[in-house]
Amino acid sequence: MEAKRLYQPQQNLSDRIPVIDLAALQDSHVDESERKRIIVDIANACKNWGAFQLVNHGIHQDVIENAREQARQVFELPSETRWKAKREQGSLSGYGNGPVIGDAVDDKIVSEAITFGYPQSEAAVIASKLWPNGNPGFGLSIDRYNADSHKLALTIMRLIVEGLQPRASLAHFQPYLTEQFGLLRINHYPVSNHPARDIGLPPHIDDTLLTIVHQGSDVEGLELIKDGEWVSVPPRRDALIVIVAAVCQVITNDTYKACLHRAVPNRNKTRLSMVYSAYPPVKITITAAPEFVSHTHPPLYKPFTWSEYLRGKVRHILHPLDGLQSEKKDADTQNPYAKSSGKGSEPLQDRGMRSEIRSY
Ligand SMILES: O=C(O)CCC(=O)C(=O)O
Repeated sequence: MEAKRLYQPQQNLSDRIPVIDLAALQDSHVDESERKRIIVDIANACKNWGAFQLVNHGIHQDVIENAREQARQVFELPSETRWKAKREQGSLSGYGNGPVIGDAVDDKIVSEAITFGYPQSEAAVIASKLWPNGNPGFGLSIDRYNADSHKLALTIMRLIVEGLQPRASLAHFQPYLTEQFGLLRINHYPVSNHPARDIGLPPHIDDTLLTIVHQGSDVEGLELIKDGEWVSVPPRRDALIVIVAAVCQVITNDTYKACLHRAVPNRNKTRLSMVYSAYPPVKITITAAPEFVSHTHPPLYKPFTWSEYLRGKVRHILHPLDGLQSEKKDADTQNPYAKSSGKGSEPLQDRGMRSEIRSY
């Protein structure tokens, strides 16, 4: 009999993950009251879950399916061919098993991934390494999905900012709404004979503004933390999952918390997820918006630039934001993700829910 996985996901919470419908925003004449309702729903989802499912998001289903189909072909190539497109040091694009910082790099991780930067995806170059006889459809499909995801990320970020309470002036957030760069990561999780032992991706928060995941129609695997419990996100062909990430937490001074999540492998089916990460501009200083700072609620994180963050100066393995915390935050709490689960209030990492941050 298969061993039980430590911390089984709470299926009863799965169908409570908020589903936000953006249909009203796709009309040429957007009804302002509908728009406001969407903004409020997104704000509540960000506050209560740090994640939500998004339907009628505006990315055409064919664009999604074409990108998935092309990506699927990569993982059917022989291993030595896949490695011909290896992601080189300093590049955002290429094949690999995904650098995972810290002690999560171990033989239990069964996933592999191919990544494409945005706006420079190098998808056509990668295609020429994987298919020397040509595969023009690959670059076109990947680039289209990447571009549409970028556009959607900007829309979502704007809706998030508009829904912030207290109401925030757009000035502080302008660079995050206009100068994002992106990374499309396509994860492949082979069938696992030991799903109780193997790890798809270890628990982590994303080091970005937000993440948009398409996990396909039939194989579940994405799980997120809600009130100290793992919750499995139901796969939906038509839905994208939006996940709040670390930079959103910093600029809102903890009003929105980055969502801890993980991917688990499946015993019967391979799984493919397409994950678009929206990054802040490289050069700006990332700091809390003034509306979220007061005498009683000083900045919880020291200002930092994205390049400083990537240089590792402030990177921390278990709690990526720890190295950034101001004295106030240090004094208040050592672990922003530690929540009582009803089974005791020990920090998540002590219960086997180690948080990692993945970077590129
Ligand atoms: O495969 C998934 O559903 C999640 C992937 C993920 O968390 C990531 O790539 O950071």
